[in-house]
Parts: sequence; C-alpha cells; structure tokens
Amino acid sequence: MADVLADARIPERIGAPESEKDWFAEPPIGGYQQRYRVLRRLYSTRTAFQDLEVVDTQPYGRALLLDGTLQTSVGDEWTYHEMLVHLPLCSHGAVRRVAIVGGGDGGTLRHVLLHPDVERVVQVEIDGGVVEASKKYLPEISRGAYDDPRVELRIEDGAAYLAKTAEKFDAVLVDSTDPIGPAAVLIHPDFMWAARGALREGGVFSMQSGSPLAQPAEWISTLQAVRGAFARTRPYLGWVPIYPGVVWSWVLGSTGADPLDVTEEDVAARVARLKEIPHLYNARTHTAAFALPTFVEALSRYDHVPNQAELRAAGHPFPGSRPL
Ligand code: SPD
Repeated sequence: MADVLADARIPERIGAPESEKDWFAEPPIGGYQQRYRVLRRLYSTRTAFQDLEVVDTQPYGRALLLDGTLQTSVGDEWTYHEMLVHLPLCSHGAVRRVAIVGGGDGGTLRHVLLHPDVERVVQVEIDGGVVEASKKYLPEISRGAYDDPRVELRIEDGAAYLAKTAEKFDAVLVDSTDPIGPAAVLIHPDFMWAARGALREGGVFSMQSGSPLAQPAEWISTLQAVRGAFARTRPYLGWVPIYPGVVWSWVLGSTGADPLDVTEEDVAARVARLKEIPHLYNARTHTAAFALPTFVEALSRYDHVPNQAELRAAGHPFPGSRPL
C-alpha cells in the first residue's frame, strides 16, 4: 500500500523543485483557499476595468483570471456554462431571443447557440479586453461563437443597456464575476427590474449566485435580489471545480411557468435537440439541481444576510466565510 501511495505522488515530484510562483491561489475565504499548479503564464494585462491574466494550469488546462479570481478554464468550463444556460433555456422550451450580460470569454454564448430555436443573441459585455484576450488565448471556450450571424456583440454596460433597450427577450442570462466590487450593481434592485422589464411574458432569467457553502453571504444576497423582481424564483445547485468550495449555484427567475413544473420528459426532448450532447446537464440533473440540502434551505429562509454567528448557530458547515 505504501508503494501505491508513493507512486500516486510521482507527478508532483517531476521537474525542478516548486516555488510559490508555480502556483495560483484564489483569494482566501475564512481560512480556506484553493490553489492550482501553474505550468505557464501566457498573458497579463490591466484592461480598462480589471486585471486580466491567462495561465495554463496543471489540473484544468488554460484558464482566465480576472482580478485574481478564476473565471473559466478549458477543462471545466462546461460545469458552469451548461447550468447557467441549458437549465433555464430547457425550462422555457421555446427561447428565440437571448440577452447575455457579461460572459466575455464566450462560453455562455457558445452554449446558447447550441439551442436550435435561438434566432438572435445580444451579448453586452462591459470589458472588450476580456473578449479579445479570450478569443486569442482561449478559443476553445467560444469556438467561433462570436462569428455566428445570430450574434450582436455590444461592448457597453449591460445594466445600462437593459434599462434602455426596447427589445424583449425570452431569456436574460447574467454571466458575471462575483457580486462584489464592480459586479455588485448586478444584484441591485434597479438591475433586477431592468432585466425583468427586458423579458417577454413567460421569459426566464438566470445568474450565478456563488457557493452556498463557501460564500453564503453572496448566495443569499443574490437570491434575495432575484426574488425582489421575480414572482417565481428557484435557486439551483451544481459543481464547478475551479470555484471556491466547488459546490456552486445559480438562481432562476421566471415570469411564466415554475421550472419545477416542467416534466423530465419535456426536458429530455429539449436536450435531445441540442446541437451537442452536454457533459453534465440532462433531465435527471435538471430535477436534481433544485433539491436543496437542509442547511441551504435554511439559508434561503433568511430575510437578511446572516452574520457568521447566525450561520454558526444555524449549523452552517462553513460559517467562517467572509461577510459581504
Ligand atoms: N468566483 C468566480 C465566479 C465567476 C463566475 N463567472 C464566470 C464566467 C465564466 N463565463
């Protein structure tokens, strides 16, 4: 047994001794930190809005960092994008027009275009630097999606665009950085009402809501923001290996049917029509994503953002995370 364990560690010992610069670490949260071995640093710049870096990681391949936080990687992008895109679009079932706020790496756009009924996508990304760097260094993420004639890419503030546009969409998807700092505007009531107002009747909205395990404050803040504008709001869960805590979440807001009322047969039929078979999303994972563990249900009942003492008292497994 000892030999087997020693063999399992061999890749870590290949090459020169490691130094800290061979590793990238996510910002620490409550005494917890995820880190990745970096094989190569390809590109680093300061865009008009944020620090941007492209690195090759050992476990997940090429990856995009914004302001020192992993956004996407070639190896695991589907764990995030499939849940952000396919779950709301397959809940709706007849999405033709989509607005994407953010998503400059192009992964969300690519997954939207796999839906055969989609006729038009307006993507509004505030930072053209993210689009350009992603097209150049991470073409596997967008795979030519920006050249699709159905796509209109606008480099401008997505919140301002949704507030002013007269166009109506079947789906609005928000693919942003964490809702702190520049992206905090995306959980403001003004933004939520603008997104709600840009939807046709029956339209769906989805955005990422952080990790209910490692980022309970982000999770409950985002859920409460979506609830403020949508009568039917459903938080849902998945896994994104490169994000803190790995357990990840999104929130769906619907102006029409409750996504829980969609049958697995309908979802399966919609998945079967996609231009690529998803790696993760299917009719069973659709249903399972809405099943919340008890401690997450408890979190969903707060009408405020609980502090660490409240989380500890409520039995949250990781109450040491940073408060918003
Ligand atoms: N903690 C990082 C969360 C980032 C969410 N957005 C990712 C963008 C991928 N298209």
